[in-house]
Amino acid sequence: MRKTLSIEGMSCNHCVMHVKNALTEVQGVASVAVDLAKKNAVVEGGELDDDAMKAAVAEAGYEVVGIA
Ligand SMILES: [Cu+2]
Repeated sequence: MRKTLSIEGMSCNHCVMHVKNALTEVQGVASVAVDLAKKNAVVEGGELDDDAMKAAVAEAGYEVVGIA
């Protein structure tokens, strides 16, 4: 499955790396593509748990404001 996470708080490529690394650690995640300009992350993998992804992003210091 694929999910697009809208994320608030990213301001530079450092933030992009933080978010990418955080999401990569989440169970089931196979790949993560973070777009700084669009303020989102496209996550692909098996069973993707919204709450687990939100928690991982929050722990990294950013906020998931939407998942589509
Ligand atoms: Cu930054």
